[in-house]
Amino acid sequence: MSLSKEQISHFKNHGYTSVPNFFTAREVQALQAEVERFKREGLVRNVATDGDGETHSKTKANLQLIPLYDKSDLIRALPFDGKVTNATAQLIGEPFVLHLDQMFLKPAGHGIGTDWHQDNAYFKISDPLKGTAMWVAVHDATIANGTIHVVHDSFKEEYLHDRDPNSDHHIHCQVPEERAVPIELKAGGVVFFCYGTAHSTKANTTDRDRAGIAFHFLHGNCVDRANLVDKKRGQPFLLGPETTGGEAEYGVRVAGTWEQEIERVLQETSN
Ligand SMILES: O=C(O)CCC(=O)C(=O)O
Repeated sequence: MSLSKEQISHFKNHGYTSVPNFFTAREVQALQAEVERFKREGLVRNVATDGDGETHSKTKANLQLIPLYDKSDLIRALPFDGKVTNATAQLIGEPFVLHLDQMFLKPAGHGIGTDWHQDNAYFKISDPLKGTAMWVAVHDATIANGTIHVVHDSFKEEYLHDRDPNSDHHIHCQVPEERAVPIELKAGGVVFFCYGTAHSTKANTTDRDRAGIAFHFLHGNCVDRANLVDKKRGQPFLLGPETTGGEAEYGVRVAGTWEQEIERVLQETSN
């Protein structure tokens, strides 16, 4: 899959671009099965707090699981897939690494959003267009269930961040709300937004859980090798001369296993 000229120029000029149907129905089914397993095995953690940034809430939930590569061979294989590496290379250039992978699950009714922030407030790379998130709608993501929102052109600005009192570790900021854009996606759609783009999710007011999986990709020139890339933490080069298809970081070749992983997960689910 290649992104269109319009999608690439929208990312470079405005900081984000969405791609409907990036993943097929079969791929989505496998991702949904993994999310169900994470729930079943109790791997997710509620990071929502009751207004003091510390006391974990019993009434609202923002369930996070990070990292994912060590808990799911399927999700470990996903960023190596050609359509992901091609699209990412079109947006940030190569070489690049997988910087982070994580899931946010918003339970039906009491799921809360992740408040406004710019990822670059955490990472502080010199050119905010050289890192991108790829946020995957694992279930249909709508305004009613709190889909991701982005602020148009916000990568051109730096907002002041402080601790979010409704999370045990996140930071947040104020944004020009009049430029906020909700991105509604059918399951399998993705939105790429650069490290400077302010984004948030909202409450899930529906009667069905909604999950998003976010991968962050960082250009090799911005990689602070001492702090950001530690091979033991599973931050593989995905494209460029240093890539080993995952062998250096994971001890096994992961590139090229996406299809077989989907088949495996779907088989296990049907048993
Ligand atoms: O899905 C969410 O609630 C937050 C996602 C996010 O902040 C990110 O992908 O960087």
